[in-house]
Amino acid sequence: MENSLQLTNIRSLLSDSVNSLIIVSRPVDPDCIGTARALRWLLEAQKKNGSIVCFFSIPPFMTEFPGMAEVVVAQPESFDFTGYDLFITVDGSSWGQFLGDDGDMVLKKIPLQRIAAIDHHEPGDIAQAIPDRCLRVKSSSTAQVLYEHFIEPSGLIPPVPIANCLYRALLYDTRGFKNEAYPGAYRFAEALIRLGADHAAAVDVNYDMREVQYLAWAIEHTEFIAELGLMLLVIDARHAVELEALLGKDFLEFDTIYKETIQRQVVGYNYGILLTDKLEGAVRLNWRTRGQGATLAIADIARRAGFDAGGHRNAGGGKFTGTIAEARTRLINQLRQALR
Ligand SMILES: [Mn+2]
Repeated sequence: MENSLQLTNIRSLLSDSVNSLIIVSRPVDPDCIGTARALRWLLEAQKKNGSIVCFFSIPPFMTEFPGMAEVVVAQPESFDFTGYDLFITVDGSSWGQFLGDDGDMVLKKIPLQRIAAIDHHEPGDIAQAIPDRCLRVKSSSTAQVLYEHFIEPSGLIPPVPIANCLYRALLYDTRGFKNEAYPGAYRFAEALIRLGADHAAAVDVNYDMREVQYLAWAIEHTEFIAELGLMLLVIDARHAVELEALLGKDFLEFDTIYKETIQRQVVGYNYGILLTDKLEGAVRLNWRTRGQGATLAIADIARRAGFDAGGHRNAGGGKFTGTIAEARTRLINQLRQALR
């Protein structure tokens, strides 16, 4: 059976550990937080300790997520990793997604053989480093992976707040069953509703007004490059000043409506790419690809253009070291070449 080695190894680590540290990923979202809370509940239901740590700031839309108080926000460089006998990364494929940009340095403080990973992304450097302890399942969400492989087999019944967390994780990662439709997603949803998950509360949307302002700004600034089927939004240094004046320092946190309603949704445009100048010699990449039809994998194209890239096939992110103009040119050239 696929993944049976990983499952055996992770189950045995879980059974012989008493004090686990659950590390959540960037982007900090309902799937990583919901999964972490459910895993912590599962550990505590088995008379073990579980703590949840996040090495990134909590984005505004997540501050109201149920149970955020359980999550310790810390700096990876100064965090005390001693005293834990198991480290579990949830919902991410690369060390940087858990430990920050200096992940390699931080990783030296953690015994590799005590790290396990539970995920649903394309394989990254974690799968490479710990192939036997990295459970990676093509699934709607990491929440579903946890439910099917650990919670359900345990026979323990999650209380309503945990069912709610898992349900929000599922709805978020699938965007209400629009994306990432893998077998079991509806069965998982059905089980969570039976356990008392509150659907109306989970789908209640209350956007920050700044989301709407970002959307208007972003539409104005999006380049529609018809021959590539590409919608490209480049946020350079000048744009950053504009956006900061409009939305404040956290302006990058308000791109949800733009990403969900515009990118990959316009007829003839298969790719939505967002390039942001991080102003420290690095450029951030985000993409969305139409979910059907013969589209190219942007991660492959970005890697050929010199980016680090990962995530899902149709939605992911990456980083480029160099100027934003160079990042733009290289990416467009590679996309043009690949489309030929
Ligand atoms: Mn996820």
